[in-house]
Formats: sequence, C-alpha cells, structure tokens
Amino acid sequence: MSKNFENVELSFRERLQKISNVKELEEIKVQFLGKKGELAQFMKQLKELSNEKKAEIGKSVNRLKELFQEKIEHRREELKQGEYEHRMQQEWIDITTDPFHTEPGSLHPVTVVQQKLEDAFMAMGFQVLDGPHIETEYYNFEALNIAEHHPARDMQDTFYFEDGHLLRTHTSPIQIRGMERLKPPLRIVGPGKVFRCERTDASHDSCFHQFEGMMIDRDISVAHLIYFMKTMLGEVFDSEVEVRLRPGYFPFVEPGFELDMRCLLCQGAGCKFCKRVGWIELIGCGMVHPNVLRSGNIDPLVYSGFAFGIGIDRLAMMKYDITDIRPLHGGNLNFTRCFTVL
Ligand code: FA5
Repeated sequence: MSKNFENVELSFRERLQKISNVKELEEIKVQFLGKKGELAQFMKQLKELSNEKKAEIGKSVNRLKELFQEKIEHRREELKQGEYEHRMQQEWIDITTDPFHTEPGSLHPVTVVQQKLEDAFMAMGFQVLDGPHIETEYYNFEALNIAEHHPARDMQDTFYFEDGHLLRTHTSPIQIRGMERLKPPLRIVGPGKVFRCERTDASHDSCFHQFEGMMIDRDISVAHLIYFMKTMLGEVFDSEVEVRLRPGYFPFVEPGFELDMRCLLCQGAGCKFCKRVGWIELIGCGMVHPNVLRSGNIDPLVYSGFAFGIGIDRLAMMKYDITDIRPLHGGNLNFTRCFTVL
C-alpha cells in the first residue's frame, strides 16, 4: 500500500509540473482529489482493513490530500502570475505615442462666439450666470409675463416632461433667476442651449444656443440698449456692422424690438439663409416689462432696464460664412475642421 502512495504522489508531481493553464490544473484536481479520484480509491479500500491499518492508511491519505491541495493552490498562483505577466507583455501600450494620429482639437465656432460675447460683456461690467436646461413653467413663462393660456407659448412650441417640467425654450429664465439672487443695479448675461419643437431649415434648428442679457438700474433707456448691442456686435465682428431695429412682440419687454443685422453671407442681396430679405433676425430685445421686474422683487417705479436674447448660432454663421445651421450641430468632423479656431 505504501508503494502505491509513493506512485500516486510521484505521478501527481509529474503531472503538476507539465501543466500550463488553469483548466489542466482543474483536471488534476479532479483526478487526484475528486470523488472518484485516486485518494478516494484508497478510502474505499479502508472498510476491508483492520482498525490499526485503517488509522495508518487514513493518516497517509490525509497527508497526501493536504499536500496535493497545497501544491495545487501554489501552482494556481504561479499560473495566475504567469498569465498576468503574459498579458502585460502582450497588452503593453506606450501612452506617450499617438496610435490614431489624432489632430489637435479646437473650439467649436459657437463656443468661440459665446466666449467672445462673454469677454465683451464682462469687460463692460456684466456677470456671467448659468441656468438649468430643464425648467419649470414658472421660470420659462409665468415669471416672464406669459400667462398660462397666452398665445406667446405657442410661438415657442415646447418639449414637456410628464411631470410638467420642460426643456427651456429660451435663456430668458436666467433673467428671473438673476434678479432673485442679485440686488439692483445689476448687469447679467446668461449663455446656453435652448430647445424648441421646430421645423428645421437653413436658419432654424430645434436645439440652438442663446445669449441672454439684462441690465437694471435707474433711468435706463432704449439708447443704452442700442449702445450695448452695437458695441457687442462690433466686438464679435471686429468691425462696425449694419443693424436695424424694428418693433417685436415679447410679453416680457415693453417696448419690444427685433434687432436685425445686414446679412453678411449675401451682403444684403438676399440668399437662402436670410430668406431673400437681406437682413437676418439676430436679437430679440426691449425694455423690461414692469411685471417681470416685480417677479424679480424689483420695484418698477424706481428701476428700469433692458433685456436681450441673441441667437449665438446665427451670429457664428455670419462670422464664419456658414450658410446652413444644421451641419453646425451635426457632429461631422469634416465640417467642423473647416472652422478650426484655436
Ligand atoms: C426669444 O427667445 C426671447 N427670449 C429673446 C428676448 C430676450 C427678447 C430678452 C426680449 C428680451 P426669439 O424667439 O426671437 O426670442 O429668439 C431670439 C433669437 O434666437 C432670434 O433672434 C434668433 O437669432 C435665435 N433663434 C430663434 N429661434 C431659432 C432657431 N429655431 N434656430 C436658431 N436660432 C434661433
């Protein structure tokens, strides 16, 4: 019997030396330690032996069992380590190289124009504020003097959530949030994405960017508004641009205006982008309505102010001669590469 033990141990050691992966290790485990394995065969023979012999054989079987278990676990660790080192060799990467030959990134034209606007207004004493994309009806409409059944809500066909929240249709809610937080006199601007259920064309998209602005102080007039609009456009285009102011209706301003800019894509001759009129509608603006001042806890008998909302995408299109708004938001790198602006 002891000869048999020696043979089993020898064959175990030989096999263990030869294996090269965990699968083979599991096979050895079954062969030697499994229910029908080599050691189990010895245990089966015990019942035919005397008590003395049983104890002796049992001891030897247990010794081998412990030995095999220990060797198997040790070998398992060696294999794991080997596999790990193999993977390290195979999957080694040099993170300092550029396998995809990537080109340096650059700012999107809309971002460039937004940053130019922010810089221009910060230099004129304005603070840059942010606001949430998901708004309440109160901030998007009611606080802006747009009552529940007012037709002005239809003009900004809107994406609603089931709980009554909505994707903001303009950046004007930032006016209200700004007035709630700051005391007059105040000068604020708020850029960001806005969303409308729009039929898209060369100058309209359903997600676009606006840049809101508001100035509240004593004795603010339309003359201040025009001055800031012209200064801002001069900064963006690095030269004076031709603008016109025409009456426009927004419930949150009185009087309200649309500020148009001479279309730079056709120099006013008329094109697809300006719908053949030679002017492009760029900015909604006006003198802040007293009800809006009250929503922001500001006394309209003491303070007045102007507010405006610019379409940043349209401004960028004018600046970079882009004739259709849709590729501007399409994510096609071949398109954006044409306007690499660092
Ligand atoms: C507004 O959104 C007002 N909140 C602006 C405002 C603010 C008026 C403060 C008065 C006081 P309007 O819907 O006209 O207004 O949009 C403002 C600008 O956003 C437009 O002049 C235009 O440049 C741009 N714009 C509007 N709709 C789209 C669109 N679908 N795609 C791209 N740009 C658009």
